[in-house]
Amino acid sequence: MKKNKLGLPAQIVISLILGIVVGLVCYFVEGGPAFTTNYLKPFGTIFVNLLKFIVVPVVLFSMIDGIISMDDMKKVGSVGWKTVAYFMITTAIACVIGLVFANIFRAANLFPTLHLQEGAVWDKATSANFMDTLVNIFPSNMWEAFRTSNMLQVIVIALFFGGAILSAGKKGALCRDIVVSFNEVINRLMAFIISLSPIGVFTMMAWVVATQGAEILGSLALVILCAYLGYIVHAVVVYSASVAVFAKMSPLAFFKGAAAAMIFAFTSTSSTASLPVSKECAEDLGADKDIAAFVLPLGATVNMDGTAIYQCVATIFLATCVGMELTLGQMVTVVVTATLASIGTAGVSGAGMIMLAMVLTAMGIPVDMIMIIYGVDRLFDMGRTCLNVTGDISCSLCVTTWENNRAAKAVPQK
Ligand code: DAS
Repeated sequence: MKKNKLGLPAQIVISLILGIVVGLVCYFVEGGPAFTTNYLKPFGTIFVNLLKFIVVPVVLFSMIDGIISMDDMKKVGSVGWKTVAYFMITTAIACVIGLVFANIFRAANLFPTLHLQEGAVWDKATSANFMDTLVNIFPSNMWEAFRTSNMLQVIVIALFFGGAILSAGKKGALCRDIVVSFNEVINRLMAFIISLSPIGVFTMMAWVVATQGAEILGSLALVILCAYLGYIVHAVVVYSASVAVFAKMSPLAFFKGAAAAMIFAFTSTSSTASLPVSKECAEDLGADKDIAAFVLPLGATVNMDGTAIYQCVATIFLATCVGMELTLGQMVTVVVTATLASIGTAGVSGAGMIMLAMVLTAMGIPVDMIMIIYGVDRLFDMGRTCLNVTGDISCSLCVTTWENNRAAKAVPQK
């Protein structure tokens, strides 16, 4: 079969442009919106159904795999725990930054409340309050959690199983191998679904523009701007502060040294694919070879500050679209869910959007809402992947300094 010359990125850009053009034409043509609703949106719905189908196994196996891969941390002792602490703290800060910007845009009425068509693909969202979420987070029936895609319960199941596999030691080895193997298979399946993106992008953009009008393009531009503001503030504030305070390095020198990896990540939208470049940049910046060899691959799997920002911004944007007010408790739930979702996000193109389905489900927002922003996900993904990789490199430098200081202290003073 003739190999398709156009790479997926080019296909997605072309689908996006075509979708906008067809959507604009259908918006102005008599019967156009109905045509897109009846003949194009079903293909978008098929794509969203595939996302819903894959999200539970992706979250379950990638999180268990992420947890059991942290088992090495015990072997690498303090490097491991310092790495996890850095990852968790920066990701939680990223979520707060994402929520702050999203709520500023929402308060400034820069996010639209869509006029939902009668019988539209989703009903008004039911707002889940924090205490209900907390109580319901622990599953009474594992299969029920999978069947209903109760993502917080799926995460708890993954945490329990991951911890149990680690504690089982050698006796858990078979289970561990099965998880690792299943995770590889599920990632292949996810890659296949993502390869269908051009179809989803074209049909969803055409339908959204035809039914919501050209102004939705303005709203999408604003939500992308909001996410990028969060990305930039997180990089400039959090990573500059961490390399200056902990790695004793000038932020300018850091960003200059990490530029090659940042650009590669931005264009490839894959942390995993960027690993060789980020490893070279980290070592050139002075990261210890062994520490970089441990931190960067783990970071490409579980450390996703950019993804966390994207998920917080997208959740507030989509909640606004359905007219849902989020309470403070629910914002806390967004931070917890988005942090956990970022751990489960694979370092491949588009993975964060699949995990957004998990955050939306946890918040009681219909997953179909992803249709509204899926068409421009690539633009989100470029920035979030760039930030993900930048965070991994900054972590390797900070942990190197911490370890060198620890080693220096361990040397008996003469
Ligand atoms: N593209 C993913 C990565 O490689 C991030 C994401 O999709 O959120 O880091």
